[in-house]
Amino acid sequence: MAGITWHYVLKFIITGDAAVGKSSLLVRLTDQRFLANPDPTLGVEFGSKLIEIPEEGKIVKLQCWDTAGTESFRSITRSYYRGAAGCLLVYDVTSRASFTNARSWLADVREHADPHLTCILVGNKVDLCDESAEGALVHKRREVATEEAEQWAKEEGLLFVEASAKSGRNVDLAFEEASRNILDKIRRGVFDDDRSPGVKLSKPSNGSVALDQGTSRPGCCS
Ligand SMILES: Nc1nc2c(ncn2[C@@H]2O[C@H](COP(=O)(O)OP(=O)(O)O)[C@@H](O)[C@H]2O)c(=O)[nH]1
Ligand SMILES: [Mg+2]
Repeated sequence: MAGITWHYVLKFIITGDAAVGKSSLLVRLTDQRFLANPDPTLGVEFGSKLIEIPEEGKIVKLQCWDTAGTESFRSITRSYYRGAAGCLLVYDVTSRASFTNARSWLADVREHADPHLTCILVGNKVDLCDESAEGALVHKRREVATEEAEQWAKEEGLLFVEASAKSGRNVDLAFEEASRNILDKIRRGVFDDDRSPGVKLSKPSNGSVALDQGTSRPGCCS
């Protein structure tokens, strides 16, 4: 599209247990919608979106790889960690097990990804804990306190946010916070511009930089 360009392409991975809402967060980011019964992810899915980081005066193209959370795909998904600049480590605030397992997902990320990768811990499905959730049936009990997750994130050097793919709360923010942190690392020379895997520098061809709609497509790579 003429006149539409970006300053950086940042590769993101989304990881965490099955059913915590990884694919739903990606669909919310790229398509602004929510599916109550999405197909389970097989292997890896891909979505991209342009976002603006006004403080940095930069347009960033997010390239997000959504990994399957099941054990059988773990070896496949590991290879995708390698080139990533950012990671969304997702758990479900109504599932203690998914929070506990976030430790082993983080260990995988640390083992296979760039050591400078920016990781944001995302406690998804907060809509289920809202006092105002419509109907008692959808109201589930929170199993992970905000403070506990925040504390663990701090200990591990992760950013942290609670979000809902269903309501859209904090979904854009999660990607923006992580991107801001990566841009800051680029500015400080931690990431070596486009010589770092996962960070690609693109000089705008003209002055007119604009945002386009998100796109997503299943099961492919580019
Ligand atoms: N209430 C609620 N349900 C969600 C949310 N995110 C995902 N889900 C549901 O959780 C299930 C698993 O979501 P999915 O995105 O496939 O999880 P993934 O396996 O981590 O990719 C689906 O039924 C979704 O509709 C959320 O923020 N709130
Ligand atoms: Mg999925």
